[in-house]
Amino acid sequence: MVSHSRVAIVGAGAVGASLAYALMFKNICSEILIVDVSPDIVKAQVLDLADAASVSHTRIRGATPEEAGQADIIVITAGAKQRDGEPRTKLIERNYRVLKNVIGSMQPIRQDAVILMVSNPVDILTHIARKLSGLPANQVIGSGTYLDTTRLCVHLGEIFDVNPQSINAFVLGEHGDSQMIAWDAATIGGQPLTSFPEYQNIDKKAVSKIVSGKAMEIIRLKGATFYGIGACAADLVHTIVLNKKVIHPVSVYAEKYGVTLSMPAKVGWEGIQHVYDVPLSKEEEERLQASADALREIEQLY
Ligand code: 6V0
Repeated sequence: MVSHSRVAIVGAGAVGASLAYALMFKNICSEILIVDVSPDIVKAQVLDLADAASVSHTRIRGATPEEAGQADIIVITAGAKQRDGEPRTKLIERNYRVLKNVIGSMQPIRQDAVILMVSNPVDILTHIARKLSGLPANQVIGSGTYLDTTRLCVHLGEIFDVNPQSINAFVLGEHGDSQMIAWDAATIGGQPLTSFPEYQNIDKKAVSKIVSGKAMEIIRLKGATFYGIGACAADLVHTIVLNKKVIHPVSVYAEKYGVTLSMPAKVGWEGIQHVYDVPLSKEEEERLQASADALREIEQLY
C-alpha cells in the first residue's frame, strides 16, 4: 500500500467497471471507491468486482460523491456514450450536465486531488472539469489520445515487426476527428521512423483512419468500447499513484495552443509535471493548429 492511492471511480458503467477491474490487479490502491447515480449499479458492480478483489487483495466498496471528493485520484467515467455514427463532440450537451452534477455533488473536492477525465468528449470535458472544480490546471487531466496512441503503436508494431512498447510515437490533438499523428517525431530504437524503408510504403491517411476509426468500428459491432480505455486509464492511475513520471499523451491545458488537447506530458503525484513540445513538420504543425482551433471554438462556449 502506498500514499496517493485512494482512487474513486465516478460512473460505474462499462468503462468504470473495466477500469476498476484493470486497476485492482495492479495492487497499488489502498482502496477503490465506486460511485454512480444508480445505487443498483453500484451494488451490482461492487458485488461482482469484490469477487475479483478477493483474488487481487484490493479493497473495493461503494461510496458517496462526497467521499469521492476526498480521494487522492478521482476518475470520472460518468455520462452518456456515443451512438453508432455519432461524433464525440455531439455528446457535449448531455455530458456537460452530467459533469456539472458530478463535480457539484463531490464538493468540497480535496485541493490536492488529481481528476482524471475519461467521459467524452474528453478534451472539452477536461476543460470544463478544470473550470468547475477550480483545481490547478496540472491536476485536471484527460485520458485524451492515450488510447489512440496505443492503437497507433500496435498498428506500427505490425508493420515494423517490433513490440509496440519499443515504438515512440504519438497521436496528438483532439481525441476525435481532428486528431493527428506526429510522424516526423516517431522513433523505433532511437532511429527516426521516417528513415526506415517500410515508412515509404505506409499509407498515412489509411493508418490515421484505422486509428481514429477503431472506436466507431467497435461501437458498430458491440455497442460500446471499454476494455482498451479501462486498461489505459488504469495505467494512468498507476503512473500517478507511484509518481512514475512516465510521459503519456494526455489531454492537458497546452499554453502553446491556448486550449486543452493531447500533448506528451510527464505524469506524477501532482498530475501533469511537464508538457513537451513535439518537433513537427510544417504540415503536421498546421494539422495540430487546426485541431486546436476546432476545440477552441467549442471550449469558448463553456
Ligand atoms: P455506461 O455504461 O452507460 O456508464 C455510464 C455510467 O454513468 C452509468 O452507470 C450511469 O448511471 C452513470 N452516471 C450518469 N450520470 C451520473 C452522475 N451524475 N453521477 C454518477 N454517475 C452517473 O457508459 P460507458 O461506461 O460505456 O461510457 C462512459 C463514458 O466514457 C462515455 O462518455 C463514453 O463516451 C466514454 N468513453 C471514453 C473513452 C475515451 O477514450 N476517453 C473510450 C470509451 C468510452
